[in-house]
Amino acid sequence: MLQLNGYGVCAETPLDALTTYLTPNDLFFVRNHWIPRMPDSKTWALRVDGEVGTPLELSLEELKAMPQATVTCVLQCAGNGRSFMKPVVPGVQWRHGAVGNARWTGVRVKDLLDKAGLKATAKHLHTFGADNPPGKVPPFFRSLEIEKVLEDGVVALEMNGEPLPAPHGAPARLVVPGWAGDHWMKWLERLSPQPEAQKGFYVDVAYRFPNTPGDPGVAFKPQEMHPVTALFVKSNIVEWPKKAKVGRRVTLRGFAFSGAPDIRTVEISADGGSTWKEAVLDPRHDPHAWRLWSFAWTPTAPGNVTLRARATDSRGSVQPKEAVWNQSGYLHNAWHGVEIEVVA
Ligand SMILES: Nc1nc2c(c(=O)[nH]1)N[C@H]1C(S)=C(S)[C@@H](COP(=O)(O)O)O[C@H]1N2
Ligand SMILES: [Mo]
Repeated sequence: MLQLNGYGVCAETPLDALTTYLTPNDLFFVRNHWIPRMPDSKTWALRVDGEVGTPLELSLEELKAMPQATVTCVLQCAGNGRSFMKPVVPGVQWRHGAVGNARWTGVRVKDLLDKAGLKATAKHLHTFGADNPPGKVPPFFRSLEIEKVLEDGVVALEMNGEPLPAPHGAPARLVVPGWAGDHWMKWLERLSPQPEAQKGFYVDVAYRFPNTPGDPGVAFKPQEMHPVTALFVKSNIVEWPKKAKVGRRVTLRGFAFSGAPDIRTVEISADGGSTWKEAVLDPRHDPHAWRLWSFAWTPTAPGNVTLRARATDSRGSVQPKEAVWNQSGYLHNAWHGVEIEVVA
């Protein structure tokens, strides 16, 4: 793991370790806003209050006794790829590795809210974790549209078949398939459906994306931005030869994902994006999971060649050549290219 700053834990996965459909728990990137206060799972309880008929307080055992659901999907930090923004922007300088794909098991948010008797007045789900920053540092409290969590949100107790590891939010975290990681509250303690969105730094100021692209380097005003929700279509090349020989076939591998439920195609260009050839998609897929792919390429002439990948999702969104510049460096999804030296 590559630790990126001096406080809390912000560690990304080296790209060449992201070769498997399920990212192993101990290789999965970690993004903590502050040094977490990890709850004791024996005394921990999840509170459900707000616009409900019957507020609940459920122990881990009680949650485990409820019907369990499993989803396999990508978790990506909104700031993944921030270090590639031009001009550069402040924030944790993630390269490609603040992303992973895992199997999450737990209780559907819908089942929890139904059990509590959700009222029709509830429009936003306020979420609270156990981390508690010192002094005037704003707490990482969030909220998101209730329709989204009712559709496919899960309070996960397990990650890849193991109890949720402490760095990933034990004993329970929110899983929001297809949406950026800032919605995936860790060390979850309280869910509170409310008529209005939550107020505070991490809702009103952070995690906002421009409504329309502007000039790189020119900061957007708050009213020109909206909350980051669904991920953008994106692919990365994770395996490629540094050297190849004319006439000898080589294989590239990678992954692709999107906020849309699936990936339709991944294409590779050897000429800067003028022409593209389709990669072969791995048969494994789940809604909002990533899709592994491979591409066989036979170089025809010596020289240094950059191969670029671009993905198209099941809704027809095509990965762009350039990312939309924004002052927070969110959702960078420009084409990823790798250089290969071809010898005669
Ligand atoms: N309580 C709490 N939840 C949190 C965070 C946090 O700092 N505190 N960071 C969020 C962000 S920005 C991301 S990208 C994901 C990272 O999840 P991971 O560390 O399991 O990869 O957790 C989210 N949930
Ligand atoms: Mo994040």
